[in-house]
Amino acid sequence: MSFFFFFFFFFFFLQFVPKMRRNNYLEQILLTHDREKVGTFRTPPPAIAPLPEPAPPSPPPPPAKVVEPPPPPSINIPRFYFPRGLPNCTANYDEALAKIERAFTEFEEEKADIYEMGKIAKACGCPLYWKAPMFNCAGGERTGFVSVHSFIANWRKLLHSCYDDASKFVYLLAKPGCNYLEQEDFIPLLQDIVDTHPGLTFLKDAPEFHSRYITTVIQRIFYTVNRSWTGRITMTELRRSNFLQTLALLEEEDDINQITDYFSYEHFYVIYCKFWELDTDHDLFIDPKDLARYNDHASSSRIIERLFSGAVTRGNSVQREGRMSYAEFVWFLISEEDKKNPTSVEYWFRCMDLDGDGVLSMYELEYFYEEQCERMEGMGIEPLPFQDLLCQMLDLVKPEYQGKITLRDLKRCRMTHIFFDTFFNLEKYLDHEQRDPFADLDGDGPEPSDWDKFAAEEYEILVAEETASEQLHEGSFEDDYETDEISVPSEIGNKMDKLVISDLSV
Ligand SMILES: [Ca+2]
Ligand SMILES: [Ca+2]
Repeated sequence: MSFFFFFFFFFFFLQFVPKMRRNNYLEQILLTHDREKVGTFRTPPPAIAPLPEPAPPSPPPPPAKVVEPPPPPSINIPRFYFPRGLPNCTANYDEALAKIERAFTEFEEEKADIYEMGKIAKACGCPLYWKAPMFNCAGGERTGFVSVHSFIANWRKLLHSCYDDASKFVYLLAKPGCNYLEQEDFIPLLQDIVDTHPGLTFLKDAPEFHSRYITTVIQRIFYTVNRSWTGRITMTELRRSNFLQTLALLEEEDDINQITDYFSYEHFYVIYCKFWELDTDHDLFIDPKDLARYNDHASSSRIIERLFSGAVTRGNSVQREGRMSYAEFVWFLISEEDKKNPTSVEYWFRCMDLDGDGVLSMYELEYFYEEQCERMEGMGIEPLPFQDLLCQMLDLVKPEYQGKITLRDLKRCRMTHIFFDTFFNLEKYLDHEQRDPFADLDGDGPEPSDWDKFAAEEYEILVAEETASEQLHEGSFEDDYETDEISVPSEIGNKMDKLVISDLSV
């Protein structure tokens, strides 16, 4: 027993001595900060040492087999967990199936090809653009058509196991036996949208752009919907997102640019052009030097190093090769230009949490601010000393626990974008310094997101540049130059379809 106590105190001592020393410095800052603010001296809450659980002295005896008595009939808890939606007891599946059968009679030999699937999707009461997954799920991909029999058999199975849109959608798109969606599961759905949506008909003549548009949309879907960062979208994540509602909107809206969530062609165009500018050798990968040129070196080299460290990417190709794919760039760009959305806050938090312990320590903040100071001094600007800046930032974030900034604190704070820019984006930091941080907080009603605003402005700029260069061309090669209806920089078209494949394998 005494041996155990010795051990316990020894570890207790080891744990706290270095922290105490470190905390002295922080406490000084924090306490001065508090004193300045309220004029009283507050002590930090006493640290409570968690008691380590004593290890059992010997392995517990094997549990005796207990025969569970059946629950008494009075405790009859009704089922309350329905991962595939709430079953509807009154639903008349026979009637629903008969309606689909009638729809098939319109087709020759009661077989539908992909072009006729829209009518079947509507007969099933589904959004139009579910047609390609419905076609593939019933085996149409292999044979080029689906017969009434195979479709009805498949649909009957679906009706008897899936009771809401999210579970039906996952049933249709997922690989057999999977109850989640991975990136490549979205390709047939999106390829069909590219092939048949009236807002994308101009892409028909530019097949090399199909895969790039599809990659972009898939990344945007995962950025917004896959809140768990697992690379697998679950039914719950789907239900919590606006994705299925947005997909259904495509049927009513012919101008795809009006659907700014996920599908806008203009948004794709902006993201792709931004990448194209950085990827000078056009191999579809950029390295830290390429990325540093984004927005005229506004991001610090320390944050760029973190972006390539694997903190925000899956797989190990990034660390190994020091390169970022187009798919990863989509995440970077949205996070860089909209630091208010929850994925972005998580993205930058992961980058700044150098030791990955789930809190931003004062040491980590100082590490990033150091480079900002050096750069300001280089520009002849006198930077705020770190202690003063720290007080400012703690006032802004108001962390729940002193001296530690958690993801929760940053998500609750409405000025997290200012916090992040202060530590790694000099241009935006200096810009925030010029403005009243509360100025844009008072707006009523739904404001477009920072991302939507950025994409709209950049699109205008890119189109203006394109028009200017076209006019220049027209002036010099009036006879042999044809203006392209599609606004895509002409050189972009030279490279290939390998984008989707290479990006999805990362
Ligand atoms: Ca490159
Ligand atoms: Ca940390």
